[in-house]
Amino acid sequence: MKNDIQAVSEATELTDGFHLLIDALKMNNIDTIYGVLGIPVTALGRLWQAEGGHFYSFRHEQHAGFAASIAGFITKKPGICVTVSAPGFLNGLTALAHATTNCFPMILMSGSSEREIVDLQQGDYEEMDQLNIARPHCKAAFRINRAEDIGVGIARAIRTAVSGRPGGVYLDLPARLFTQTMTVEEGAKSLFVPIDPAPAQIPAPDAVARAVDLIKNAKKPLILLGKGAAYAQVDDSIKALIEETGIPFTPMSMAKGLLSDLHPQNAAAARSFVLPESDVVILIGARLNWLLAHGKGKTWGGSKKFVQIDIQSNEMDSNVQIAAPLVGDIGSVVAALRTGLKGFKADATWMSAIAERVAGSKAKLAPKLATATPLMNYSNSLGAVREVLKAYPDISLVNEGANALDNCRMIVDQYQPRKRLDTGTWGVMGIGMGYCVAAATVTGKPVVAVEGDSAFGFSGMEIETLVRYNLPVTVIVMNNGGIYKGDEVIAGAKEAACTLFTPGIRYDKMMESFGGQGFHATTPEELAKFLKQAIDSGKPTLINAVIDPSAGVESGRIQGLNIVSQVGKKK
Ligand code: OXT
Ligand code: ADP
Ligand code: MG
Repeated sequence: MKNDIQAVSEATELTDGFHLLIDALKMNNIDTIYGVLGIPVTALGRLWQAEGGHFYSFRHEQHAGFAASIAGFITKKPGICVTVSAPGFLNGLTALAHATTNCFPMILMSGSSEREIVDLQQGDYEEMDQLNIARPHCKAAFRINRAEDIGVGIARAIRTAVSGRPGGVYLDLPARLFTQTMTVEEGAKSLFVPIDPAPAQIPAPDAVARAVDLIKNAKKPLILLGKGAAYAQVDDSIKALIEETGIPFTPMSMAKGLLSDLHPQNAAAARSFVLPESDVVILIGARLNWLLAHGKGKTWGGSKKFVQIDIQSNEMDSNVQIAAPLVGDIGSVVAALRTGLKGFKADATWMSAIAERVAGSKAKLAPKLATATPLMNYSNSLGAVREVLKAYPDISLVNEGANALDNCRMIVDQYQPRKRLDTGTWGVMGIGMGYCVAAATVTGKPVVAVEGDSAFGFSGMEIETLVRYNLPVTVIVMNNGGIYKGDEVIAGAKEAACTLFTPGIRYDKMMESFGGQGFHATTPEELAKFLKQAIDSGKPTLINAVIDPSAGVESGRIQGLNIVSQVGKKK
């Protein structure tokens, strides 16, 4: 005869932490996890896949994390990265910090060891106080200790990641949580979807009036679009503001394509003219950080008034006084500005002075892009890339390196929003292959990565990941044999110069060995032919583009930040 307890457990269906976590994510419209598995989260990945979720498994957590971060940027939903404890967690942490720094929503979920042992430092398997280590690198760090709190934990993580200024969230998942059980009925009741997780933030009417007044009185207004403007996904509204007012705009790197780079009001090719010359600058989702010379100095010329649109109120005055702060979400603020500026037209002579300079810069650049050299340089190789990509306006372009980054940003045009994905606020190397996996899987469209050879090395092993999932990604390695340059000689050095790699590396062979396509390009014509062939094939491909080792310059376009020893220099 059965006793009472047996009878109850047989009659009651149970669920556990693994299943509750999966149900909570699915309920919140999350369909993809990027990660590296092992104790204690392996079963999470297996069950997630068995229940229809996408799982993209990487060779190193940093790249899974970078994938999650850029998925967050592209979709406005938090990208999810799952790792094991201590070392796996730390490998993922760089990407979490990167997501937070760049204002991308992302959740890093790491399994963790037994609390009692960790807290007494008794030497558990992969022991680490992960929660406290994560805290300074993200918007919030939470631990879920009880299965009944999984619903709240996920809701809190999602709301934190996407509301206000988006960013990274850490979720600590102790091993024991996964096997805790609840009845299916109680479990289902504990899960929910947060209502309005990223609420609109309407700007105050007097703040709008102040900004409208300033803009209407400007002689030389300029709109500066940052990646926050691209993230906001109010592309039509931003385009309408620019076209209705006739104000010229210039995009920050990842805002390229929000309006086509070929738009007649695009002042990017006259950047060093418009920044100092403008009198009122309207920042839309761009911080006055190092990338904008902190809003000061000769980059900006003399007196300048800033209007700043940002959801983060204390971003205002971070570097210089903001004359008209507009705190709110970009969609709401731009809508309010359009109403306030109805009928206003910027002085056409300002725009035509800019257009003249833009035409001049383009005319100056054109022959460099078309002139052949014995070995390819950054101009003619990327000129060839630009011509090919004209026919593929919806590809995502991933880009990292120094010369490979700065020249690509300048030369290769973007036509659609959120298609240029690069090193961002930190200028971090290593985003390459993780970004490629996410861009390909999230958009379902081809991806091209333009990679410095040093930059590529940070995530190069992930080309196996591209092959495993048969992703339509073409990686171009700009192989100049080193960091910045490949021909450095250091007088008196005992080894090869510290910026150099082995000359003549065939990165294409690496891709072939994993089962992808490899090409070796030594001229712009070959590069163009292989690139087109690769995109059209839809297969994972690596093109080893041989670049003149002497072609690059130290630090690309940010030489001014380079610190050089003055000791021993001749006066
Ligand atoms: O107006 P002017 O005359 O000034 O001209 C501007 C525009 O008007 C013009 N322009 C155009 N002309 C004609 N036609 C068109 N269409 C056009 N459009 C524009 O072009 C110029 C430039 O325009 P831009 O870019 O808008 O303006 P500017 O002044 O450059 O903008 C300033 C910035 C600051 C906004 C911009 O430069 C920028 O965004 N820079 C980002 C720089 C960056 O982040 N760099 C990466 C970091 S460098 C370094 O740290 C590296 N590391 C160290 C390291 C890192 N980073 N991470 C980790 C984890 N570990 C170590 C390493 C290891 S780089 C690196 C590897 C490098 O070696 P690789 O082999 O990978 O790469 P190679 O260098 O290729 O060898
Ligand atoms: P960039 O590097 O392109 O200049 P930044 O990363 O410095 O751009 O700035 C992005 C800014 O956009 C951040 O200050 C962030 O708070 C802001 N932001 C992001 N999303 C929104 C939004 N929906 N509404 C308002 N501001 C936003
Ligand atoms: Mg290089």
